[in-house]
Amino acid sequence: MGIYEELEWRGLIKDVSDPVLREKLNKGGMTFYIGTDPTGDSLHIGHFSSFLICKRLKDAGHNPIVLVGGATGLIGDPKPDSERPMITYETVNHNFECLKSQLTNLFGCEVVNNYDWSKDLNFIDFLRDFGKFFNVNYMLNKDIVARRLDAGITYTEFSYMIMQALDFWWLNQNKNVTLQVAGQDQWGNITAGIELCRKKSQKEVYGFTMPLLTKSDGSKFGKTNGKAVWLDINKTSAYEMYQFFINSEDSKVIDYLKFLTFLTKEEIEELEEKNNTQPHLREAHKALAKSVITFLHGETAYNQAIKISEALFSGNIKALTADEIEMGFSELPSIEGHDMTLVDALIEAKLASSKREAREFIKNGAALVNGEKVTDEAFMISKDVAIEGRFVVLRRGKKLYALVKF
Ligand code: 383
Repeated sequence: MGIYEELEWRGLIKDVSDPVLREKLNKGGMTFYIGTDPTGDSLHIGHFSSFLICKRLKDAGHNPIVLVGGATGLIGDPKPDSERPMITYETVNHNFECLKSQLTNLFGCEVVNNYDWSKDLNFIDFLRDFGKFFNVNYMLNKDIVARRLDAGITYTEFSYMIMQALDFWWLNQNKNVTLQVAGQDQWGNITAGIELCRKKSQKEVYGFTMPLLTKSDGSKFGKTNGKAVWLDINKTSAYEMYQFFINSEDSKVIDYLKFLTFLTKEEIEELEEKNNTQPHLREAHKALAKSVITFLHGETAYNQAIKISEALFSGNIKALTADEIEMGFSELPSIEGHDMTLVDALIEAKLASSKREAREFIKNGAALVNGEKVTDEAFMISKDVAIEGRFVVLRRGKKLYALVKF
């Protein structure tokens, strides 16, 4: 199986500019690029699924270049529904540095910035040397522009595709790039670049896109409790990421394994079999979580995520450090710490609705402090009982938790 067939098997090929790409990709030796705009200070799991192509193609003998759009980030790639708010130069610069180090750490590729070759381009030269190759009718027919015509699109965002086309042309001229890869939303920008290289320099360059990851209802994959799943561990902890993957849909988990891991066809087929016959074991989900988290954050962070998950599942809170408790409870209700009786704490944390009910829970052994049953109504919650002086974990019944933060 060549790399092209492997990408096909993984479901990673959506649009292809020319059928000769099969042969070219299987042969190796192409310099290719994939870009991202510095709209945030971290990439998320959607970016990750696309950027993994850097390693896949590198392992198949191609040469990757990653572009972080210091110039395009100042303009904004049109979204289907509305104009993007402009981001300041300071923010773009800051985000650029964050993404550059994130991508270098993950893939070890060369990172380029299109600001370097776009910043000095003068307006008249831009219109003469590049604008002349773009027929407005062609631009209006691009899917993304056509979709925006009703709601409106500014000249700024309308021009975006020319900037990205210019990048492809510049990288072809200066770094011998002959292939651009991206998610399927980038097809219009890629083909604009292919056309520019052909018209301006009679150069043949290629492109292909990968499908975007979706959930079974067709919506975007990559959100947990409405928040994006970030690659920066300070924004999404390894534990949160573990929960995200463990809870992914059974009907989609095999697709995710193909997109997001380097597990082989044989390994994934074995997991598929297990997912079909013994879904309750969640072997496929666990393999997915393990593979992504170790790739991103290393084995230690992965083991810690497992430890937190197991401690919360078994109720063995004492096994956790304060930092681990913080990670494990980040999505759970919390209250400010102060000296109070357990009865008052249960009420304040909304684990009981009245003193009478709180006393009842305590008497029946349904109230737990730091994982241990407390049957004494007069028990005091204070900094002294807090784990490392920081957190008291309250639990009522099987799984209602709240955190008291000191
Ligand atoms: C800018 C200049 C180039 C080449 C690419 C760009 C960025 C591109 C873009 N990409 C998305 C982004 O920045 O907007 N115009 O968030 C996303 N990518 C990748 C992938 C994806 C795309 O970073 O489909 C998801 O992650 O292509 O939406 O010369």
